[in-house]
Amino acid sequence: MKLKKKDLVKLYRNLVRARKFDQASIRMLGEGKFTSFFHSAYGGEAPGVGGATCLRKDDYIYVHHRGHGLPHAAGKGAELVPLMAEHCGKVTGSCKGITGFHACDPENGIFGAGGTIGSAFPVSVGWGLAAKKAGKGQVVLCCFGDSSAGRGTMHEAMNMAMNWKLPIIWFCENNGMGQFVPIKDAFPMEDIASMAGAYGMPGVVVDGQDVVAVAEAVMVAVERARKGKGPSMVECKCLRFRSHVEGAPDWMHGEIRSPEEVEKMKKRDPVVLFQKKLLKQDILTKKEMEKIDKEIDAEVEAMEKHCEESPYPEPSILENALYAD
Ligand SMILES: Cc1ncc(C[n+]2csc(CCOP(=O)(O)OP(=O)(O)O)c2C)c(N)n1
Ligand SMILES: [Mg+2]
Repeated sequence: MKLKKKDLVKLYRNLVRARKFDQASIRMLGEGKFTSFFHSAYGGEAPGVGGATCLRKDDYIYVHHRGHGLPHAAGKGAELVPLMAEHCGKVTGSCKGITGFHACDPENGIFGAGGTIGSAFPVSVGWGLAAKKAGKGQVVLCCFGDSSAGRGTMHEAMNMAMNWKLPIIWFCENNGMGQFVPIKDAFPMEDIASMAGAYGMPGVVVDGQDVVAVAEAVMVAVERARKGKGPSMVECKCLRFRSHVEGAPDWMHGEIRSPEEVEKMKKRDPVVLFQKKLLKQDILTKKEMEKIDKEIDAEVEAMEKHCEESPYPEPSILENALYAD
């Protein structure tokens, strides 16, 4: 499946949006403007953007904690400002500022993400069952990290999903690291997607630094799911340029990750790789890219102003948020 020129431009714009909102999140957290923590997706934005771009507005997505759903929301065409305001604990946030990290956007099929690694799997089975029963051809994109594949919930969920032929795309964003543990020390197999075969579903591995490759692989899985043929797994081999969580040292097995190694990774920056491709294929010129840059810079500036000027919620908001009659 090939993307058309207008889709490639949209994909590029969203990749740059994900990058610039991620960079803004790092900065705003450092300035004390966030009430939550932040797991930067810097260097690993392409899976979220590429995967979510294949979805319809009424499809469901369980976003990954890396990037706090910003790449996914950008790809799905959702507003990013309410998600950012939520991180700032402001009343204009998508959950009125009371959750911080668990920002959601039900209008766009984004119901937030749990803090418990592995919770994405059973919840996605529930959404998949709901989607199948509704009969409107909706699908579920269940995003998870490599280390989450070690949870038993994944296997229970994959078994049920395949047994019931649910319209789910199990979408692994494999950055080669759990919190502080390299994947090679946590799994006996090279590819998480090789486990798909055990459940009788297709499993493919794609270059997660290539946003187009990601989108094209997910399109195949989405089509299969919409036709009622059941789940698939797509594994994106991607990179992480920052530490696991902002403010923490960039540990690997209790030692600082080699800065030289991280610098070497930056040669495979997904934004730069896509720029080169678009220039080579005459899809966008340098000038057009600069224009996109400026437009998104203005969007980020307006977002920061909005977050700054929005009030915090009144404490009484918790009465209705936590308790129901
Ligand atoms: C059940 C559970 N165990 C441990 C944690 C702490 N924790 C948060 S993120 C993380 C690593 C997740 O790695 P991965 O799934 O590969 O995603 P990545 O952070 O690399 O994107 C861990 C262990 C948790 N949140 N939930
Ligand atoms: Mg990981």
